[in-house]
Amino acid sequence: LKQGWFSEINDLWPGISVSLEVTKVLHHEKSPYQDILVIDTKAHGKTLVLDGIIQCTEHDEFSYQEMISFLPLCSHPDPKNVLIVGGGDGGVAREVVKHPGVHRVVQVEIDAAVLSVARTYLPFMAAGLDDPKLTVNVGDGFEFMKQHRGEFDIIITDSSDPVGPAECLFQESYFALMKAALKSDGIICSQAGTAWANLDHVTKTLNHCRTVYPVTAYGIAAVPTYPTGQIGFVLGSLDPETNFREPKKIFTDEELDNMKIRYYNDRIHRGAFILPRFVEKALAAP
Ligand code: AAT
Repeated sequence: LKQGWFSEINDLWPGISVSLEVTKVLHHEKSPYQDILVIDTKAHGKTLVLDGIIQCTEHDEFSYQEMISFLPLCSHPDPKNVLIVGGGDGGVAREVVKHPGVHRVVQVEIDAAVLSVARTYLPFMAAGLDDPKLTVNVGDGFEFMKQHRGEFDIIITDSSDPVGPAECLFQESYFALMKAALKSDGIICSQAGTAWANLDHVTKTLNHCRTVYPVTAYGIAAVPTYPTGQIGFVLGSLDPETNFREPKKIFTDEELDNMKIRYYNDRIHRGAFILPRFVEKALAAP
């Protein structure tokens, strides 16, 4: 491999790899949970890497953070209380607090070291962690969920991939625990990987969601520095009237400009659920 490049080589996507030319290694440590690396890169700016997997880059993080936040938020008629699981960089918190209806946001991140690394090296995302609407807890999202009942309108699981500390966040039992933590018309949205490299994983995660929620969907977003350049989200709603394909809340272009939103709008929302035929077929309800 060429020197001075970071390559995301992982058994989760055998035979393919995203590579970034590194201009500087800013930080490297081993926390009790994972290997944490922050690099500066030529094309994508500051980049957070956990256990060798790219979590976010400065230049394209907005796509993921906006979509995992606004797909569920805009599918709900009145999202007041939001729980974020993972998301230690602060990017999802930064987006969720932009929604004018959101009063209170609770976050649970397993790794305190990710929070402090983000505060030091990724302030453009970590700014979200200091919002007055937000309370940050350090702990395991799976355990945290057991302690909460009927509390949240929205639960966003901004989790790393299903190896290491995030493995539990993809199990069927986790989808059931989230149901119990939601209000009766609550909505969940979880990072669920890409159909191009992990169609089986996407199908499995969506089927777990289907066993618990009457309405479900899989939506996609373009993120150039994630494997295959695309990421997906599994959404579930306890309200049988929910239609993820048609946003309940539509922000005007002026509102989106004021909110500094660069990827999401109502057209992107509808389009996120329009899937290629091979994905549609694989994800058809069993
Ligand atoms: N905001 C986009 C980046 C992420 S971050 C995923 C976060 O989930 C990390 O900070 C990690 O420490 C945290 N995490 C992992 N397991 C748990 C857990 N059990 N409970 C709480 N937090 C957890 C997502 C990147 C997606 C990458 C796609 N290839």
